[in-house]
Amino acid sequence: MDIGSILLQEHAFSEIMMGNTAIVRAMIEAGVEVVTSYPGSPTPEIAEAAAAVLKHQKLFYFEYSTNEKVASEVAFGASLNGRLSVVFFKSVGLNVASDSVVQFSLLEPAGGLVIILGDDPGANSSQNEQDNRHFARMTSIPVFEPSDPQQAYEMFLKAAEISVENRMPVILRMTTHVCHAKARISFAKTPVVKTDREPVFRPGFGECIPLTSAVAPMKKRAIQKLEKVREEAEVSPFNFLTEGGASRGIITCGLPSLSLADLISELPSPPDVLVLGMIWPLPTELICDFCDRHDEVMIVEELDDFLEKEVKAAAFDRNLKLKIIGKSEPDDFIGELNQQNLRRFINSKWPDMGLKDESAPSLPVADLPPRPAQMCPGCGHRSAFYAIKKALKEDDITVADIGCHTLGYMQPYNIGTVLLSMGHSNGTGAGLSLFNDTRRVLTLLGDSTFFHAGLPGIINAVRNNHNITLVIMENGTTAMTGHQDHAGSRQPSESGKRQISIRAVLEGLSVESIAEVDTYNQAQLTKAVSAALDFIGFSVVIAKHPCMLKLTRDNRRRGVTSGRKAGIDDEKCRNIMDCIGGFACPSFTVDSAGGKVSVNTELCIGDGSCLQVCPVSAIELEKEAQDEN
Ligand SMILES: Cc1ncc(C[n+]2csc(CCOP(=O)(O)OP(=O)(O)O)c2C)c(N)n1
Repeated sequence: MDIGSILLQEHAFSEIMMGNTAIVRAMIEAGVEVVTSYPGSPTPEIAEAAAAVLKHQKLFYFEYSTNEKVASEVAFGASLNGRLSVVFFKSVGLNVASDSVVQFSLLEPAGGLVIILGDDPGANSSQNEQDNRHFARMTSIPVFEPSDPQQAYEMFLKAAEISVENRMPVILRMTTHVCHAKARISFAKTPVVKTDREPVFRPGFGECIPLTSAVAPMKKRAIQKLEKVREEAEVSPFNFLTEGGASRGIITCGLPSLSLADLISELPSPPDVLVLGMIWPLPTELICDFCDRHDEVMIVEELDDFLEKEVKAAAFDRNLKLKIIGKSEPDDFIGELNQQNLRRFINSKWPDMGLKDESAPSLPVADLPPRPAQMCPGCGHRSAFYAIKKALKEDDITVADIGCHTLGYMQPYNIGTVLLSMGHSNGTGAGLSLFNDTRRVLTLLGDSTFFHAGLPGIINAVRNNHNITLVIMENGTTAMTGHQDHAGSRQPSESGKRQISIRAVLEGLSVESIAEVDTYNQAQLTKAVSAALDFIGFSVVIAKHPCMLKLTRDNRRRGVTSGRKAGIDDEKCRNIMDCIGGFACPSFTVDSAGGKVSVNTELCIGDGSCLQVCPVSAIELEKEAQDEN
């Protein structure tokens, strides 16, 4: 059975699956009607599971929106109209969405709205480790935090219930390894949910306009709703105790609660533990009762001291006499609290607890050389960087942006020297170009990012005639996060979606210098970038080539292979090594014995983009041996 059919089963069942996938079953059970997202790890598998379901049954509407703010607004709008809605995105996505999300609890999303956040302790695939629990306080939105996939499923259902009941948004805060962990999950049977709700959006005058004096009563209502949810949190089974009368206690939440359970299971007299699954609003009575029964309480939480500060404040308010132990060293605020890190943390605070000081990882790790991230064989971005480098002068400034092309900052290209966020490059680049007549500025931007957050920086550059050259790395997809579609990607006509031309947008914005070159045409791209860099004002080069990973996968699925691989003509090869040192396609290797270049045909996709690189034309495309039979 495919995953779509598994998720759609009407009877109760149990199955091993990922936290992200389990959430989609919960969406089905809850009767979700609208789902939106902007891609970003660790959440894209939610979309994959949703797509698998939609192949069988159009149970809900799904879209990848232009960015997280738009995605949140679409879901919110649908909820205002009575549709139970879900929006999901990665941690930093909330920064983009927050300008609207901070208003959500002031209004009444009648259909219910669950915001799923993929936070990323350890920055496994993000540019920072931001702890989005802080947004809970700022937005007056309740937050659930599961510690495993079963809880992710159960908490989604509870979050949806609270949201519908109270007409308020609710956050399900996932973290990377809860999203991606696989576990056997017990699912309930699909209830009969009435989804053909009437459109309900008929607000009274000003009812949905949070402005000036209207804000105060709206805020009061939001705080009152939050207090109601807090009362529920006091008795929620998601906040639970393991108590044996110890004088020491630990308050924890999320994934660290599992590391903790494993660690303390080795102790003859373990501390008592309070696990919090509802982390906003906090069950302060439950917490204070727990504190009151212990002489010392340690707070075990990943990233910031969010719980710690709250617990200390609550204990202070009640004049409780106990020692509350939390974070003190910079390392305490960094990374995932896996068993190893948690052992270090607890031992540094309670050395007498009896946890063995096992600093070595429990699994043997082979002594492998480091493998830096790299672009795939045939990647059009590689050809682009190779060509752009030839157009650059030593002192030119290059500004990276977020996407696969960020890897251009690495050797041997070294293109892109500063990175902030999606779409920052033209703002930051403009700043770097000010009071700077001597160093030219080149900025980079992916095509998904162009639409996501790139446009305001571009409009600003056009408006103010900033002297920068933008290279748009157009590969037709959101490659880095797993090939999601975006406003500029080609869509089958039956999808009803329209493709927006980047060039037409730039022309519409009256950009004066626009060139468009296939990145495999390296000489032409070098020429175009040189000319653009010499242009005084804002110039754009669209460096296009389809994402070759996606193309080869799509072709393979259709049974199409080129049957060609690159090969080296040993007679011609002079060991110049530009294919390795300058172009750096991972398909090329130098054999350790003779120092000769050869091609790893397992990696080579036969794209031929490397042929132009060799000054003595020693690289050739050869037909694969098996094709000749
Ligand atoms: C605000 C925000 N949302 C999502 C992401 C996740 N993310 C990283 S790269 C990327 C897509 C980049 O796609 P594109 O601009 O087309 O470049 P490509 O990877 O295709 O080269 C996304 C969505 C992020 N880093 N920040």
